[in-house]
Amino acid sequence: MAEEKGKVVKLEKKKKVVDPVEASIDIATQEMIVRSQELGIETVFDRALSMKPCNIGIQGTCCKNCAMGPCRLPLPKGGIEGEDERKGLCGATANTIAARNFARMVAAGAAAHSDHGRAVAEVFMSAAKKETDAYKIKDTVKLVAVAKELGVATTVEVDGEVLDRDLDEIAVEVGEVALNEWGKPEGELIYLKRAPKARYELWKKLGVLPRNIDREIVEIMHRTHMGVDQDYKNLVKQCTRASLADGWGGSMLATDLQDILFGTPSPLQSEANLGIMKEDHVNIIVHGHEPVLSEMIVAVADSQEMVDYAKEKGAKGIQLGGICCTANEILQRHGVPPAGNFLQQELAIITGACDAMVVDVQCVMQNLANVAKCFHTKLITTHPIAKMEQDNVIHIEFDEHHALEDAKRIVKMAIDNFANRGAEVMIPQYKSPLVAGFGVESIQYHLGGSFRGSYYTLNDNIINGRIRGVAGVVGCNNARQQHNNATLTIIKELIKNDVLVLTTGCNAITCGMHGLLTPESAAVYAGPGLAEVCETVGIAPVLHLGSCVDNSRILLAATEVVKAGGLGNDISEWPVAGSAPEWMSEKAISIGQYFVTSGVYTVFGGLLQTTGAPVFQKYLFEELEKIYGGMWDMVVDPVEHAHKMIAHIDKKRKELGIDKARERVLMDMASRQALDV
Ligand code: SF4
Ligand code: MSK
Repeated sequence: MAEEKGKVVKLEKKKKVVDPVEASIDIATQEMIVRSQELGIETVFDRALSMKPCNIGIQGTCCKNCAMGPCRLPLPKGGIEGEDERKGLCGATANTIAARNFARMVAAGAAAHSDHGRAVAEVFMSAAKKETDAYKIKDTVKLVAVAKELGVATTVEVDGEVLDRDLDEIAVEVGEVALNEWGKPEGELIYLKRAPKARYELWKKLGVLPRNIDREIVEIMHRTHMGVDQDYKNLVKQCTRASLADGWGGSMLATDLQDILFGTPSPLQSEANLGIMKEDHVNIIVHGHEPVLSEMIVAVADSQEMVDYAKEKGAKGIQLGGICCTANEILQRHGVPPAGNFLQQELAIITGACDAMVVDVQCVMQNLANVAKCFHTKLITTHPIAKMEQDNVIHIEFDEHHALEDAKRIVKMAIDNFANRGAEVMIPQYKSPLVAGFGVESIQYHLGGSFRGSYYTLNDNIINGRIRGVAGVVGCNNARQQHNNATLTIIKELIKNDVLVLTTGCNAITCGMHGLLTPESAAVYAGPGLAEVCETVGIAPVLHLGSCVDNSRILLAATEVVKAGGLGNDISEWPVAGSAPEWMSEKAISIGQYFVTSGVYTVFGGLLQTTGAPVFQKYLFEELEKIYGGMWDMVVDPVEHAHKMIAHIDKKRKELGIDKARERVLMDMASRQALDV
């Protein structure tokens, strides 16, 4: 039973509590785990200790797709000799079951990213049609660029004269074409042609061009229903369609429309970790993924009216902070500091200084409600598709038509709650400075050049070997792994070996918390070649590219490298690798599949739920490379993980004939025109 003491409601102390140092390498997190244990409040770290994962589920070979199951097909001790005779009641093999489970993860991940994109597209449409005063198109240059990509006319001919079209008209058409991508009855996704030509042609030849976003996700659910697709290779093919519909569809549209609506990020300074919270301020933490509401909260919290109101209530001001990808969204556009990554969400409340936590969709732990119950924190859900059953949770449904009013109500509620804080406030005093907000455009600005308006300087430095290669290191935290350890170890090993790292999601927040997102970190952690480039152009060895949907920025940056020339004709040809060291979410599986089928060797840390079906796993880990030039891998040890990526990068350097350090030979006009990208 809970026992009331002051403002903090102490729960019964659990017997098994985690060792904070084993749980996380971050001191702020360790301090807050100790704090949670002193207060008798259970967190995800403790639960990871007391509840072990299911031994069969973790192998990917438990099927519950019909009521004759669940059918469980664990690998026999000592492995399988001879024919694999395991089968479910219907006869489904371990390969079929593992592939179906994998496919359903892709479907859920692609659905989450793409539904986020759809929600943004709907708000974009309201803004374009001027149905709301809260949102206005901020980046008209990107609007015109995106319109061209989507085939929307940006000029009009009047009396033989070519004139620019009205921007409002363009915006409405962009909204219509974008929304159509989710359900158009025929054709293929428009953005697929943004990929290098060779990649697009490969997808076309293989018959994996997604038709529309929703259809590919629905088709996975159909194919994985009892008694439909029973060929793991055919299931993986559909995973490819759905994941490409995510990376080159729903996620890419989300990124573009958010940039047009809220502004395309450019590098800015901020800081990260729980120490950004301030004892004498009203602390509001926004958490989740969709930035449509948090953009409004930023605007309202910045207003003089609300700052004055906070002062009236005894606070010195309002401190906004973020968790997960909502954090990344408002960090990259406004410099709002992240309070932490996925595993720190409960801890932000345990500081006792969180006056309101406002959540939207994805990666929000239901236990937040139980933790919030122990403090004065108002936990506010805002999305119609993401409510919580606990009665202490307040639901304020956000609607773009009265967005500012909703945001004002939330901020005011947090301010009014400031006076209700208990005495037991403890904010760990750790935070690190960072630079965030890179994108395709800003990488071009920093590392590009005027030559073909492209990534010339980046390519030049890859060819001459100062930069050995590029790695996209992305993804979550996972309570089954030591918080932040694998991410940090892998990234430090990569940059020490002159690999430039692009990062998104909670991984990006981890890098910020541990000081890897500052230009100064190049001198400390990067190898000599990478450090020289970073110092010359003034960038960090790890570039923050935004949230999970912004992995689409990594795809486009990889494409720009191909277009700049000298590094092959396809993403699979140049020295690039992907990694998700501490993945947790189904979205990571969709991202992994579109990285792989876009030609990237992609290594996951932690366990992939494929080990119970070795033939299926071999298909992902070895056979896909023969088809797509990219493949999956799984390496738990972080140093070995990084070195497998480096080995792949070196293999690609050798194939390109750039394994010996040399300066770039400038291409003449004829060679440049011959580039087929
Ligand atoms: Fe078992 Fe087949 Fe039903 Fe799956 S679909 S639960 S393997 S009978
Ligand atoms: S928030 S998907 S925990 S990165 Fe994008 Fe973090 Fe992973 Fe959620």
